[in-house]
Amino acid sequence: MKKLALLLMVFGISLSTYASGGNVEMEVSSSIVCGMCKNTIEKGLAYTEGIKTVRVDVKANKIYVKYNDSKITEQEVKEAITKLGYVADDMKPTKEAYDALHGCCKADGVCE
Ligand SMILES: [Cu+2]
Repeated sequence: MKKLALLLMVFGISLSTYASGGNVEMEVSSSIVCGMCKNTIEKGLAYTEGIKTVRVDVKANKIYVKYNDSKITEQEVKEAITKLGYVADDMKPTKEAYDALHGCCKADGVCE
């Protein structure tokens, strides 16, 4: 009987992990110039449905995103990044978003 309870418990835990799970981490190469870019990306993505955490590494030019793949796809995360004015791997930023960036945050510019 104890064994059965234990089995049910283990099964229950793995089920709940599965239900709430689907959390995946991805790494995106971007066009980050400075700390302001970091803020723009972190704040911009933080409120996107399905995105759990965002970490921007300015030096490495990378964005690390943890997301729930039952709510948002890798492609959609990248699109969200391009809509903020930044490169997401092989995807270019949308022109409107890029133009709206602070001058120093435009990838070819120099930022203080
Ligand atoms: Cu910047």
